[in-house]
Amino acid sequence: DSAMAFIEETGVFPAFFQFSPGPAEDVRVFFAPGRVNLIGEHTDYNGGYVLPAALQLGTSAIVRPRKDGQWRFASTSFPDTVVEFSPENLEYRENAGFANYPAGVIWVLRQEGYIANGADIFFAGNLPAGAGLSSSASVEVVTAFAMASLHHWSISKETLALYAQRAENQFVGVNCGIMDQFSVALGMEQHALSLHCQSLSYEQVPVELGDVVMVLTNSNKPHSLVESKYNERRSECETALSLLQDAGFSCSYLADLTPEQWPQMDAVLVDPVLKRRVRHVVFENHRAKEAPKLLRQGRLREFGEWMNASHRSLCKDYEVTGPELDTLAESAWQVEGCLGSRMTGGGFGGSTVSLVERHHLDVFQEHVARQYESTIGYAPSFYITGLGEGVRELTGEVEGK
Ligand code: GAF
Repeated sequence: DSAMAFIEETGVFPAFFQFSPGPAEDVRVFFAPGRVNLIGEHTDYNGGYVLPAALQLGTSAIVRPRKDGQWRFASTSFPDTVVEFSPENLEYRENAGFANYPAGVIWVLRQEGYIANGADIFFAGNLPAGAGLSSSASVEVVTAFAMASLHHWSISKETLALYAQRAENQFVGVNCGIMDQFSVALGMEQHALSLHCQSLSYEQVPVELGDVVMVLTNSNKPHSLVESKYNERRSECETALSLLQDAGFSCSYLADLTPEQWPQMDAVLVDPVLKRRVRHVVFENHRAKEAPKLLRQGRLREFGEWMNASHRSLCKDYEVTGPELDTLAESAWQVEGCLGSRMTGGGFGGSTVSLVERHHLDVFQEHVARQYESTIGYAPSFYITGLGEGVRELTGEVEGK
């Protein structure tokens, strides 16, 4: 039928499901998007605000429940590889690669008392890997959502996002904040999600771009040292927080501090590196908290300037950009009709997000590509994609095709 045709289009499917024969009608298809963060970087684990949005690109999960307790995972990104976990050996394995993400989710669900009897899950994604657009969060969240749907477990999307984050923190061992999983789970078409990461209160903010286009530019920088640098920033923030608390500031997180308090903090923080880290968090959090107002009022030019300020702060104060992302942002700033451009995600590689007037789009891409190639030595990739819906089931849509 058409669901099977859709599934077969993905290529690896027949090989994957052949060795677990079962009725085709048991197969269901789910989807979770990637995310772009518009502003508010490295504020989530500091208890502050972020403003991400779900993308139209993401990861489909084609799922067939099993009855023998076994888990089998495959992905278009790793052809001819099927990774298996049995209930007795559901633990992180270095050589399991991408499959550690869904396995981690199953492990968290089980900790919470949600026991499933195994499944074959095939992931088909169109998010560029390593581009900082949260392909791992999309895999985690789509797995959690699919399991909850298949078993009629009534778990809110907020809780599924927290489970997905726990899988990444405790099973995979990456110490990320909550932003990615939350936006992937709760995104709304044509909206950004203004999330306060401490209370998890959020609101959907309409994004009307009109003649302006959102361009994602992947630096294509090979992945290296991202996690250790990320953890280094987290521990610098923890050190700075306890110094400030000892000096009498009343705050549970760095993002509880406001720009008005900066002069006093400046006086207390002696270490120049910690001073810069805190300055980034405090001012970036302020921008992320206030930016939804600009979006709601259609003040895209000012929003763009704040994006640029965010990038400069991530470059000079937080030091998470590097020559690749700086070259992308700085060359974007030179183009007439580019309202703003900044790195998005954790940094140290990955992508930038830029707002560009439609009739300057070609010039934008040519200029940025030329500058980037001549400075860095290889080409970037451009993605023009709208703001999409969070995690959902596609089975009906696929059948209706
Ligand atoms: C990565 C992390 F996964 C997020 O939690 C967030 O900290 C981000 O880097 C930086 O804003 O995407």
